[in-house]
Amino acid sequence: MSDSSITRVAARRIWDSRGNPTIEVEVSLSSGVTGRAIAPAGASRGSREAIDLRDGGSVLGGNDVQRAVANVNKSIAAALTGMNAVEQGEVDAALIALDGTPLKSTLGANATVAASMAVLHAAAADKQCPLWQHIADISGQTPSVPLPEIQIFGGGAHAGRRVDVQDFMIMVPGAESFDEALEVTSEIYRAAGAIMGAKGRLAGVADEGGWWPQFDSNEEALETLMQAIEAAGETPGDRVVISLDIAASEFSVNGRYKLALEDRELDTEQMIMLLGQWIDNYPIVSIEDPLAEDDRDGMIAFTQEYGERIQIIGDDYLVTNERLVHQAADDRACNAVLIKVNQSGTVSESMACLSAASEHRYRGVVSARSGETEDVTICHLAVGLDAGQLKVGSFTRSERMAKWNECLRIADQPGAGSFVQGAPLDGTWWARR
Ligand code: 2PG
Ligand code: MG
Repeated sequence: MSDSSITRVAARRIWDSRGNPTIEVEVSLSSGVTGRAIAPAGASRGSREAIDLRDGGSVLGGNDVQRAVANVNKSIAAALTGMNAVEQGEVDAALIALDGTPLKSTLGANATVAASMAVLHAAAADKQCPLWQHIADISGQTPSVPLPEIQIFGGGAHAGRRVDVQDFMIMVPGAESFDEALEVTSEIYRAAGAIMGAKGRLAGVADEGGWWPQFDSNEEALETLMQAIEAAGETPGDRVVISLDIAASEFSVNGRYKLALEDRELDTEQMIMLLGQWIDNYPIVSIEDPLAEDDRDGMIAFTQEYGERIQIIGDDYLVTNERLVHQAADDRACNAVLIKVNQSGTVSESMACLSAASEHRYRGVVSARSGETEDVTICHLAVGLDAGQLKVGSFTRSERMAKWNECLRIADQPGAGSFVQGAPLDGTWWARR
């Protein structure tokens, strides 16, 4: 038995940022070290992502995780005990084999992801190195500090569908450092709140901490975002740019896009035209899920039209799935992938998805879920995998700030690499790849 042999795997039920139950797993090794990780949870979920196992019934709205906790304490603990924690690939292969289904429906991806990430933490503790360093060692990547993508207004499934579009975000590709990007973001976030207040429209924050979207149209949110950027003393499109997560699957009904706020219904072509107008009129550099997860022709057409101009991210469309990334590359749909570890269910499958993306020169954005906790594993993944971008939500609420603050700590550590400057599709960005 080596010092990094797993001696104990134990789960407990804890609570996420929406007050929903989730799973925390602790993994101990024979050397005496322990690793710990927590499963996040999405609200706008892709239909092809791995299953988040919930108990159903009437308790806690059907959201309890007792079955997933039991799966960790019984079968996952039995399977992983004695394995070498440093061999993440072998550990994850054991989890995949034990589950035996494509979407982790036996064990639950909430059980497998917390176990998989806890092993990663334990191995780093055993090596006495930062987590990002261990991840860089197993991935073979050169670490870098990612460009943050930060929400100013929340919408869609994260704000009672008050507006249709889910995330109105900014990026600061002109910042010199991660710290500077956050400072600029803080000014813009504050300015946006002041503008909402002055209009009598300040109504709190949405699930990920962005301002609650009291707007009469989706475009009014874009206009207000432009005003906020200017009010913060910035020129939109200069150092600061806009990115959107349309999360279009959430409002697609029978192949049509129902913009409830604006009381209109668009077909795919009209939806592409609308997004095209926004791309023409605003400094938008990145759009996630512009069309629904099942609108393959639409995604291909949109990529053909705008793929040279902006970053097109597949989230619900690609669900951190290596096979779907290869398929999209064959189709020439999207040019970037969102990496959410719980969509695949293990660290290794998420890493494989990101490598598949790089093979096709697709960019990668590591992302949090709308239901989060103090867990900061994704910051280390973004750095250690040299993903280039990190999406965590807004600039309030401790489950979000814990991640931004962790990135600041990492950026100060020797070897964590340099800050990724440059907008996704400008020359600076491409020169790096
Ligand atoms: C998304 C995420 C995070 P959720 O759609 O990108 O913003 O939301 O976790 O609800 O899927
Ligand atoms: Mg999304």
